[in-house]
Amino acid sequence: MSFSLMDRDASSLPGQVPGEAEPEAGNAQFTKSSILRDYRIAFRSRQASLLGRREVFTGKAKFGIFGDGKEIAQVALARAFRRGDFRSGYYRDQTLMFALGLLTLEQFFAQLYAHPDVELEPCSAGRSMTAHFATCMLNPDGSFKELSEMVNSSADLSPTGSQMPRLVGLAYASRLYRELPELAGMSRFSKNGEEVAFGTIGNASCAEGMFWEAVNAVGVLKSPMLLSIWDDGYGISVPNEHQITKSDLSAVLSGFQRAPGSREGYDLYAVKGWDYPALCETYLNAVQIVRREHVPAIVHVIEVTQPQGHSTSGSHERYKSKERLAWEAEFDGLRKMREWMIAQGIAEAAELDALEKEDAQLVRDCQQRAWEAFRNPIEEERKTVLALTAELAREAAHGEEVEKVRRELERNAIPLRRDVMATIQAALVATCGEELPAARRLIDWKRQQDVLNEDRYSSDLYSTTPESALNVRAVPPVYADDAPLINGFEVLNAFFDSALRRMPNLIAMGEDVGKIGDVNQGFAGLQAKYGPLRVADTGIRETTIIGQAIGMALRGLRPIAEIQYLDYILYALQILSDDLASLRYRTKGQQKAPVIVRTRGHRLEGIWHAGSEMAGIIHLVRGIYVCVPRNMTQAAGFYNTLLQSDDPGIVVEVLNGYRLKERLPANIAEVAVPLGVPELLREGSDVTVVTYGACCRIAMEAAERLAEVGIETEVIDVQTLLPFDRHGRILESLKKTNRILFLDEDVPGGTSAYMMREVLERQGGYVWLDSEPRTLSGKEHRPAYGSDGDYWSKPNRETVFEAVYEIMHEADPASYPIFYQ
Ligand SMILES: Cc1ncc(C[n+]2csc(CCOP(=O)(O)OP(=O)(O)O)c2C)c(N)n1
Repeated sequence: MSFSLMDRDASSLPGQVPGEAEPEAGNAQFTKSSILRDYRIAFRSRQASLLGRREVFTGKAKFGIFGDGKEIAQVALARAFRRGDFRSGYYRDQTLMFALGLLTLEQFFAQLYAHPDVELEPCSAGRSMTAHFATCMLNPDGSFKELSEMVNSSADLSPTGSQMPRLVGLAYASRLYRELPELAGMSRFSKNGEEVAFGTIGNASCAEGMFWEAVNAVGVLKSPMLLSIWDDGYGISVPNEHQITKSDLSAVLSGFQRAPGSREGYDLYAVKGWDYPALCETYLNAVQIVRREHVPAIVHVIEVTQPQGHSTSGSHERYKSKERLAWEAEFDGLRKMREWMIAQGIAEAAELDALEKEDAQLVRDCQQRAWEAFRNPIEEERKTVLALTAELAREAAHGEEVEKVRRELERNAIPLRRDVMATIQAALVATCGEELPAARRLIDWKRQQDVLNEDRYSSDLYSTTPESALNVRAVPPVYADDAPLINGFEVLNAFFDSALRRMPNLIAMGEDVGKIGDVNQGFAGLQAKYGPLRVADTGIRETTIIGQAIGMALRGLRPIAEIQYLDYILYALQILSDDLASLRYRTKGQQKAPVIVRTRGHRLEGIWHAGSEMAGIIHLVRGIYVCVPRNMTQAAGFYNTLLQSDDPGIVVEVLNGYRLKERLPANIAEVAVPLGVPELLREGSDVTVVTYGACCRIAMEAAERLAEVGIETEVIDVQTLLPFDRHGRILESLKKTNRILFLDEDVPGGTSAYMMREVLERQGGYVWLDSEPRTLSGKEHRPAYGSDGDYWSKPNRETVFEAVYEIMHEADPASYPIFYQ
């Protein structure tokens, strides 16, 4: 192999000096020093786990979950990595991260303390609980780094098994980079698809549906994934007999095993978690085939121990037998590796004793440094507030009240920022009504801290880079005099064709997207034109369609992932919410996955084709933009806006719009609709109706009828739900009409209530109201089937008419008598 870790002496092991450990990997050479190095990383990692647990029990950290018991397997696994590779794993992988040089001991402890400084806690800036690992993949301007030159870790999640869906895309990207000639220039992301996506998962998490869906998908996609299962026999307290058929993952997985000579299926391995040479041999053999042949592999690591139990929340003595505990002590990986090294003459006991002593001290020093780095800024803030409140106490009429809260802060042994803030408020309340210079200084200081704390704890939900979707310039459609009037789906088709031509890294995928060009023909004919990898059919597997897209987008591709109908997005909502929506936030802007999710909804019929459950979506995917275009030209404009940005987005097309006629804009390739800018569909002076999607047409029809009885309705299409009316255009309308109806086909209190809150509370619209604000939505139940079922389940022209009319009746009963009851 071209680069090796063996020459680095022990003093430069990761964990010693922050930032010192450059990610180098791929050491297949077994020298004494490289083996000793592996042992020392494993030993230090164990010490970090032991110390970490103590830090929780002494109250310095809130929760601990550690990688003890997995150390030996992970130093062996690290040898299989090369630059450009990706990890998608979970909270047991600290040793792997140390061994790859992707995490130092200080950084490990910084995360334990939830240090919000991204320089010192580079995995998540204190946003994820301990042992949720990630690497920085973006430059300060938000562009991708040279990922093919680095070892990369996608950002971990807590929900068990959630690392699996994106692993599909991380692996599949290598295949696309190898097989699509148009991607040859993208060496920042790949060198000929040589990169392996390494997954890790616990045995019990393999009982999750996502695991099986992902394993099946990778097998179908023939992609270079190497998955390790750390099998310690339990999922917290529940043993394998309650988790896995036959209590044995290897047995259940055996159907995935490929036949000799075949490219279909997996290579499967089983190896003991304490057997260092066998682990090294297994990984180095396995990875060669995965990398070279793109045949995926699963390494089932058995006989794994968990010396400290699951986490700091409980003790494993409660559920493990004495015999099991005794076995775990005997088959502890560190102990076994130590015995093996001595037996092989690699090291002597005394030499190892000395190194262990030195390393244990080193870990304590790193922990201490991390603790001080975490505490010092907060201590400084406390000092400042103690000084400012001392001045306030001197100036105040009732200084003793201020002094009391001040002393409480002084006495607090380990104050946090929230304690400092609570002191400020209590001191200001105590001096309320007095005009004191010290109070002003305290308020000014707090304001500065508010800005810093906003950045520490709430920044980077969406992109704030130059590529933010909010920066994309609007390009309105331009129509030639003889613009053809065509079906809505043909407008989309023309746009997708232009986008596929323009962007070689654009990949469209989903159920029925390939051969037939999706169930409504938006991609019709485009697979034939761009090939089966650019416009691709997938299996029926919504969760991993989204996961696949996330992994691909992390590696520089631009997927448009289709969920065939809006109702089926529920299958993928967990991964959209937990992974995609939180990705930028949970890495404080160090990772991005600009996935576009395409789906169709609104005005469908029937219980599982309602197409209207928008509130369930918008409340769970903050971090993803949600566009609800009323026609296909608008939809194309949203796709174009999102494709020019580095934000993820969901576009909900109107199902019954595919066969409605639209004029084809001459500039369909360039049309871009800005996000968060509502469109005024009809002017009116009496009532504002705020709606979106398919309800726009219904609102317009009702407005026609209302005009006949002298009511002028202003109809506004919000166009995007996230973001919502960024410039307060709806408020401008409300200022004119002073009456408002929020209309949609979601459940009562769903998206209509969300829109109402946006306008009345966030925009301050309540002060402009002359009438009670109203919402009109669908019924609480899913819609009944058939046109009459739809009519009585969702708003229609007549109910919109009545809702608006009743608002006018309330204001002026004489002019607008109720004539229909
Ligand atoms: C979806 C979900 N359900 C439950 C949990 C709570 N939980 C956290 S870890 C865990 C057990 C996981 O066991 P396993 O996959 O064997 O991994 P191990 O912790 O043993 O390494 C459970 C149930 C969770 N995090 N996510």
